[in-house]
Amino acid sequence: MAKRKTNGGAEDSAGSILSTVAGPSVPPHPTRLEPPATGTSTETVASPKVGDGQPAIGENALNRPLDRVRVDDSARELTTNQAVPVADNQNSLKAGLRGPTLMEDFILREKITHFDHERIPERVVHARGSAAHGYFESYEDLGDLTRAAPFTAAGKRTPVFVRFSTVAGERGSADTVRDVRGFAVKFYTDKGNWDLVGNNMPVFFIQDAMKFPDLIHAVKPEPHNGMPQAASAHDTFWDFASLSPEIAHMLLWHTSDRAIPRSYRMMQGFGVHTFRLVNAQGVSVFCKFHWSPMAGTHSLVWDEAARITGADPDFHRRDLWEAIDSGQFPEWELGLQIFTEDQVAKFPFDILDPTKIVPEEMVAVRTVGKMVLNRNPDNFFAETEQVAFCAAHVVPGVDFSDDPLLQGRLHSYIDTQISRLGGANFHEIPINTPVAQMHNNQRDGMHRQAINRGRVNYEPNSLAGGCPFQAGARGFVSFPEPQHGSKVRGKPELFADHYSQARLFWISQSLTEQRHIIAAFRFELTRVQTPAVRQRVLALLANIDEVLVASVAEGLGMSVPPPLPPATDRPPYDYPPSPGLSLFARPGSMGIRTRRVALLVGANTDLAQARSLYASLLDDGAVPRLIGERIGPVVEISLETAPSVLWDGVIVPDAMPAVGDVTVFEFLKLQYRHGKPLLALGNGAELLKAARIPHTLPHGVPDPGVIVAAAVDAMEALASVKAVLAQHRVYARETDPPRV
Ligand code: HDE
Repeated sequence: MAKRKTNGGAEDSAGSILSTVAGPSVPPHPTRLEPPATGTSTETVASPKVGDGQPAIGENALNRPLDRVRVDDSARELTTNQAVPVADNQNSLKAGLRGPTLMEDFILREKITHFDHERIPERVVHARGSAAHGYFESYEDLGDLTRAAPFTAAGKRTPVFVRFSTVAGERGSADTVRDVRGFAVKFYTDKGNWDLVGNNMPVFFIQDAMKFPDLIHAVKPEPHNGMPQAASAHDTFWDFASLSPEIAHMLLWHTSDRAIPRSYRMMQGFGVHTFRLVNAQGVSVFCKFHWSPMAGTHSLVWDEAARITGADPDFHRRDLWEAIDSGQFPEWELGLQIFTEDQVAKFPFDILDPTKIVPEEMVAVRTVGKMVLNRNPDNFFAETEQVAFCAAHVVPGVDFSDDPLLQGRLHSYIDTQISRLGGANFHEIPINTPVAQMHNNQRDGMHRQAINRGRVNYEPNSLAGGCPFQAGARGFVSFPEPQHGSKVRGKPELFADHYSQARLFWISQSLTEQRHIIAAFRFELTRVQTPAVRQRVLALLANIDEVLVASVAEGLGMSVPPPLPPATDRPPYDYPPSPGLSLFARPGSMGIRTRRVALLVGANTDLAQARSLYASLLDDGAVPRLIGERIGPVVEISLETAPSVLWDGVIVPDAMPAVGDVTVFEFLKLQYRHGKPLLALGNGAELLKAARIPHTLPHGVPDPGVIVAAAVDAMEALASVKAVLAQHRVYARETDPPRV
């Protein structure tokens, strides 16, 4: 993969800021970089950190305020935390060379004490994650819909920091487990921070915040033995699920390929809840947020995902990092579904119910901007680990709906940060600090950074001229939604339709995707040890679709039980299929960029040919590598360290030895099993033959992804490989169990 010079590209004004501020000579105590000389004292000038809202292409305005705290150790002396130069970092201070260590050794004590406290609690959910910087650019002025800062002008750019995550696993767990993915975006707008804390699936497991701790307790490792890690395939999760029919719709998303994305760059994101947008006149519409990846929506297959867990537990983290590092910046378009109170009254579902989508056929998705991630963090802990998202962080122009799940979230996030990040001042940790200016009378607390000046820390005041003063209509004004009704614990009636949209999802899937859902239920429920739990899940599925329940039951060796009694007398709503719910609806426009291709080489390989194939793949933005038994002058990675599942396709150039070993066969078989393109040139074809790779699909027609060609036709054959790579994989090859 071609390396860029800096960790973020041309914008990396970090370099230029460094040279203007620090100068070419080394200053005496340069552990901190000063803020850029742009802008004066921040007291009177509005948001100098944001600039004019139109940073140059590729620039992250956020880099500048963060540069204030970035530390560069090059050409510096080692010091203590008090900046005292350390003479000897190898030996503690002792009473004689063989004597006891002296209490006096403040250098040793400081070092060990800091180390002892290096860890903070991990997130109670979404502990495992990866993040990047970038920007959001609005395509248009959305002033008619909202006064939210990112949308006030066409072309306006707002810096963002985005964290992707799994939900159930612990901080060190593997990336490619079956799970929902978090998709949390922090917009550093010029009117304060807005966090759109979403997931890669548009619905959720439960309808009310009251059930969240139960759901999470059920899915996390079981409390008596701490197993299993990062997996829903165990009794407690399915026990809870089987007793919570509102989960039906989400179970289908969870067993679908959405739960095993190929890359964070290749998954959608959703705000899940209905939100409100409010314009400057105070007029409000409802809104659902959608992120759509320009790279298309692509997934792993389960056998592959499970093997990647061992081969590279950091698979998604590495993929995101390497893509950004090589200048292949991931992009998503933001889409809005906008609807009014009048439309809501006619929907066959309740828009406050987070287990329901608004089908695109009912309300089209309007594309309003794009997000580009163009800079990796400098420090995982300082940025990715300490970033604190909160569903309650909104800016003027965005408001909440009464979705009872969302309402519970509004409390939880700030609350959890207080224990995770050690106190009420976590907003002062640089990655969480707004780019817009903060002024209020909140004071003190653990680890306070701001040095608030003056004697006034209350309001109203006359001694400070009434400052900081209320913003009035320029500030956040809650939408004055009329409220009625008695205090009650319960749910609206439409919430009880648990199955109509589950069925909608099912009938909108391709046959391939349906087969994967069936196989996922079989896998998960086979791991469940309690037969009654399996039985109840089948009874729930019986309300969704006959083929689905019969196929899952067959896989479990069980008969189909009577359906679980529905929770409402209303007949189910008969939705027509919604093709956009299939992953295949969004192939993307990336071609083969960032696709990883293995060129298998041996002692006899025609290296000239291998190199020209390599160069051609590189030209198209793919990531080719020469793979063989042992690394050396030719081979870049060995088969044992980069097994088959880490590659999107394989090429055997001409004159590869006619017979391979078990490792090579295994490599080719798994490429085949996982639907990836295989190209064998000249003599290389013998290897495919020896590995018993079929050339035809199960129903007899030629497999477009198994390509055998004469050595002279190498480039033409490579074009066919590229075409299959761009389509992701040959799903038509799949059988259950696999043929090879
Ligand atoms: Fe979260 N969620 N959540 N959640 N959530 C957290 O906040 C919570 C829900 C989501 O990368 C926690 O800072 C409750 C839905 C993401 O740092 C915590 C409920 C959606 C992230 C919390 C929900 C999400 C979190 C844990 C139900 C999709 C990771 C650490 C009432 C729309 C953000 C933290 C990151 C994290 C609570 C449901 C998304 C405990 C109580 C629905 C992406 O506050």
